[in-house]
Amino acid sequence: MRFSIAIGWFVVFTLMAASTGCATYISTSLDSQSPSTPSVKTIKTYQDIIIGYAQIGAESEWRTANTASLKETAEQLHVEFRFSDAQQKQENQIIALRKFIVQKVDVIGISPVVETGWEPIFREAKEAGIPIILVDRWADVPDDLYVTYLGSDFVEEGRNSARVMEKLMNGTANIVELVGTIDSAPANGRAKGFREIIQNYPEMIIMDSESGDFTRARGKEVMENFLKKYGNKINAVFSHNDDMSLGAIQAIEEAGLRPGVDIKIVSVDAARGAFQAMIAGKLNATIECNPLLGPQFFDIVLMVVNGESVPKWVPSIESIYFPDNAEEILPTRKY
Ligand code: GYE
Repeated sequence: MRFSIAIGWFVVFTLMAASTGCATYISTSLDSQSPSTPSVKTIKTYQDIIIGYAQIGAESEWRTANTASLKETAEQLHVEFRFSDAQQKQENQIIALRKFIVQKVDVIGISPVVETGWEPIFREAKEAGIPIILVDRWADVPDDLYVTYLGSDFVEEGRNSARVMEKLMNGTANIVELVGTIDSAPANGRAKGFREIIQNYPEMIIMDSESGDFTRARGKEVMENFLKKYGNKINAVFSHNDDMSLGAIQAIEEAGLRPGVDIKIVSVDAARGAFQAMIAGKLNATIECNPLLGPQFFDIVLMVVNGESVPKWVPSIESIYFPDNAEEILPTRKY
């Protein structure tokens, strides 16, 4: 109790110091080595640090909103924020990380495009004394190679998608699945959670699954292939993000079918495009995944550079949206 109050005050003090630009305080604790010469501890503010950030790319509405949230917050805080866009390629993210290590940044933030293959470069950062914060996507590395993960519960998003789908289809469906980027945490988590629930309903069948890489263009192509292969046997789509859903909607319309009616669609993200599609009756539900992570990310950065402990996972708070009140909610959406 006392400990958490102390931490709380430390955070308050740190934030006050940060906002006033004050960088030091004097500790006169009784156990300091020489009571007559108080020890001076430095508290780092945003003006004292450099942050390197390895973003995935600009593949979706979600990602654009995520990047805007990070950049806007950095600007408001006047912090030096070195941003790199990897165009959805892991090798580009690794190059960016290596550059940040050479530049001796204070903290690295990264949304790992895929889950695997990070251990060597994360270890290089650790050896250089640079803490890593995982943002949005999880990486499969030992716990000591990153400080915390800030982001969503992708498995729960998959479970919620299946629960909604089961209700929409009254427990009987021929589903095709538009998968996100192969080996990415959201694609793995959403696929896993969806199956966990679907397996309890023998009449809910996943006919096929293919990656649309989280983009609208690929989502459309994959849906076209599904329609060629299975024709109007398909009556449900589970899409791992809204952009792929919007691509699928186009493909379904071009095939002369009614998205949202002949083929029900459940999506993830809750971006503005999804609300517009729900208002038009072409999308049946979207499970929220919050991209506005800038403010939380920079709070965590300050705690980390000041040696405070941070929970290993900081989850984002999320909801589920349906067409019935989409029109009312759309104006309040920030992405
Ligand atoms: O759902 C998708 C984006 O990692 C949670 O990436 C994110 C996902 C999001 O491209 O739209």
